[in-house]
Order: sequence, then structure tokens, then C-alpha cells
Amino acid sequence: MDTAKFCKAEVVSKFHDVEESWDDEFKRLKHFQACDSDIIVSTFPKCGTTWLKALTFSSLYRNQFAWDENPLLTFGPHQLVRFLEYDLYLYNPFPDLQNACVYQPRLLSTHLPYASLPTSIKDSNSKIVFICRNPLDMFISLWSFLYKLGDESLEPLSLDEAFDKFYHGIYAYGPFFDHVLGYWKAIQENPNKILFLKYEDLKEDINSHLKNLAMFLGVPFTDDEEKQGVVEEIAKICSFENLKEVEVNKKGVHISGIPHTGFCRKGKVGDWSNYLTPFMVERLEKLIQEKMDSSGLTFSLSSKT
Ligand code: PAP
Repeated sequence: MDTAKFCKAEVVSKFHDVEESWDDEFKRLKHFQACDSDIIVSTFPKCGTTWLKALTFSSLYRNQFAWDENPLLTFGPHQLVRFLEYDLYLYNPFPDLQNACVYQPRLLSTHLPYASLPTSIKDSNSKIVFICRNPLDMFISLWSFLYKLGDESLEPLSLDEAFDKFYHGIYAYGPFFDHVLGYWKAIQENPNKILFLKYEDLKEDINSHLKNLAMFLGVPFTDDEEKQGVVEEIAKICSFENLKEVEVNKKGVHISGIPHTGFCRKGKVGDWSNYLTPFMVERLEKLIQEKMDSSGLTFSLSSKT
């Protein structure tokens, strides 16, 4: 495992004012040229990005490092799978992608809506792994995250204020429902390009979803690997309980300035019930019904296990 390469890949960046720089960032990203072999982890924030990065990284590259040297034991998932828009193209239209991706094929990530992806991602044979989460948990996860990050000189955003913004789709990456439905529609048109996962399904049965993921990535688990328990080992190393305890995830700071602890909070399905008022729940349930309508996409709001 080449530690120096990962350190070199850490471009200087900081948490930025999204509204000011968003257009510029989108323009810079247009320079990105996807390769047919690229894998892109794509998510709406707080839907399982950290987990999916860990799972994809470990499955895809499992034969490229010794078992007890999984880079996840030393680096955070966000250091290993870099965001196109946050990390790489934020200040540089031509970032060093070779150093950003230590292993091959390239594994990158984005929070961009499908409609805003660079055309080369859509037009090439690159693959997209997408994860969504029920919007109630996603919203609470986001609110808790932003609350912790709040500028100390500003009043923190109350739950009511945050709810109002979320309900009206006011967020840097656009409305949650449009984002999720964008990928949902894209997969109907091109099922071989996108693997569409749900956080709650992974929570319920990680092993079979991990096998599907590896199959989709073109690196299916062999019978021998299955017998040796490789699937269970990867699930374990990527689990919330394990990632939370890794030194770098307890003490490290993401290049955006965000402490790594911010990415591992509770990792549960149904935590929304500890925060949302019955009125908020009713409004969100109606909104889900209205937005998802005839799409065929549904969400589990509580844990089935
Ligand atoms: P990001 O989009 O900012 O990278 P993301 O990783 O999508 O964040 O979301 C963080 C959520 O995933 C947190 O949920 P919570 O606030 O409801 O607790 C975090 O705890 C959860 N999470 C992080 N790692 C894992 C994991 N390995 N397994 C399950 N959930 C996880």
C-alpha cells in the first residue's frame, strides 16, 4: 500500500461557499473525460456515500492489496475515493487524476444529479453505482451534519428552518426527489450502466448486495472466495461499527476541513422518529407519495430487522 501516493493525492481544498462557486465548478467538471472502465460512486449527500465508497473500494480492488493491508484500515473512505467536484475539480480544471486513483480501474465519486453529470460519463461505458436512502433519515443525517459544522458566528439552523428548506428542495445539490428520480429514470433506460441501491436494503442484507455489487463491477466473488468468507470479511471491514473505530475516522480531517467523525454518526434506519414531529412526518409522507407517484420507487422508513 503506497501511503505517499494517497498523501500526494490530497489536493489543498476547503469547505467553500457553494452558491458562489457552483456554476464555475460545473463548468470545470466538463473537462473530465471518463474512460470506459471508470466506476463512479454517485449519491445524494447523507444517503450512504461513505459506506458505498468503502464497499466498492474493497470489492473492486480486493486482489490488489494484502488482506491485512486494506487501505481502509489506514485511510478514510473519502480519501480513497475522491469526489470529482469537491476534491478534484474545485480549483483546478485539469487535476492529477492519475495520482487521485492509485488503483485501476479508476474509482471516483460525485453528488451531482444525473442531468448534470459530465457527458463523457453518460456517453462512455463507465459504470455508476448509486445509493439512495429514505428521505426522513437522510434529512436528519444532513441536519445533524450541518448543525455540527455550523459557523460559530452564525445561529445554527433550527430543525424547523432546515425542514422548510428541505421540504422546498432548497439544497446545494438540488431537490432530493429530483436527484433520486433522475438516476431512477436513467437506470430504466440503461440498466447495465447503473446499479441502484438503497441504504435500508443494504442494512437488511449486506452480503447479497455485496455479491451483486461485485458482479456489477465485473469482479464477481469466486466460489472459493465465498467459501473462505471473503464477502463477510468485506462487509465487516466496511461496517459502521468497524469504520467508526478506525483511527483515521476518529481523529482525521477531510480535505474539506470536515472532521471524519462527521461521516459516522449513528448509521441506523428509522432514527428520524427521534427528531421529526408528527406534523413533519405527515408532510414528508405526503411529499413522498406525490413525488414518487407512478415511478415505482419506494422507501422503507423503518428497520425490517
Ligand atoms: P456524505 O454524503 O456526506 O459522504 P454519507 O456517508 O452519505 O455522507 O452519510 C452519512 C450517513 O451514513 C450517516 O448516517 P446517520 O447520520 O443517520 O448516522 C452515517 O452514520 C452513515 N454511515 C457512515 N458509514 C456507514 C457504514 N459503514 N454503514 C452504515 N452507515 C454508515
